[in-house]
Amino acid sequence: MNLEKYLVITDEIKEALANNTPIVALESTILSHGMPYPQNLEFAYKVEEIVRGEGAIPATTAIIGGQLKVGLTKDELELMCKAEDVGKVSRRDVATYVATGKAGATTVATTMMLAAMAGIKIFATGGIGGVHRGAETTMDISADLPELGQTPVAVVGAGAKSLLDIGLTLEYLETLGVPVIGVDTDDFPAFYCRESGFKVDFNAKDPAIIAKILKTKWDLGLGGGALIANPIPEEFALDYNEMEVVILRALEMAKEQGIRGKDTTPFLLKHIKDMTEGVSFASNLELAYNNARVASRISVELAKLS
Ligand code: PSU
Ligand code: MN
Repeated sequence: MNLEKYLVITDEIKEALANNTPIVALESTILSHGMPYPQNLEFAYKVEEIVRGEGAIPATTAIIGGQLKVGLTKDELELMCKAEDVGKVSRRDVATYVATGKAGATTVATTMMLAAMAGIKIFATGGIGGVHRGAETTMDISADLPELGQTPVAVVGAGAKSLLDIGLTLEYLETLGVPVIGVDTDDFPAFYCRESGFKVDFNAKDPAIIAKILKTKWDLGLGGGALIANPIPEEFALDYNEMEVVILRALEMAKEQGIRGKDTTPFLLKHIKDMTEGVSFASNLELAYNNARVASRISVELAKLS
């Protein structure tokens, strides 16, 4: 392996790694392919601020100029948010983007990869990709799931959107041996909604317990990641049935327009946002802020244990 040649970590993050300062990784696909400019830039700054406010260092990841970036400069963040000619990079695309110098936004899967390469254990996002509805015929299963099975990073997310088949997503995670830990919830959250009707494996009441479970998992030599399922704050939660109508309509539109493969998730996200006139977008922002807060607290607790 010849990783040093490609992996570029900012000085601030290098120092944090050396000093056991808590760090939280953040993805860039949520910026480039999940939100419009310039709201995404405002969001990116605010998430980083929240992480710092909790005593951790933010590490947004991306692939730029043939390098795997852990921590972005102001200009790089702007580049990812403007998203002109910025691709969506999953595990399969990493070497192609690095070799060709093309700019790429990292998904949950690739942010986990870059975080692990740098030695970062905790990562905050909005929601994970999963098993799509109809996957029994399309085979559309996000690369986020096998990544959770193999890469030792804990992902803090508000569960999964019900545009996915949440039941099958949880079955798949079980098969891969991925713990699904609820943050003060018994129910696995469905992104905009606090409940999905499916259960988490364990309800953890506070970040210290979550940190202890993670430390124990990795001490035991059990590799792979964990999904920390953090429900959207009550005041921003949307009605499950109303969102279901919107999601079903978005799925129909995707089918009518023949949307497939890696375009599916960004297409659905955009149309859900448009159809709810931005109400769902406001909720999306708030749940992501909340995930950054909880991830920071877990990383602070984890730092105390090591
Ligand atoms: N789900 C969301 N918002 C997102 C994504 C998923 O609610 O922004 C993004 C994440 O980057 C995730 C990716 O890793 O989409 C999954 O894409 P796919 O389904 O093509 O694997
Ligand atoms: Mn897919």
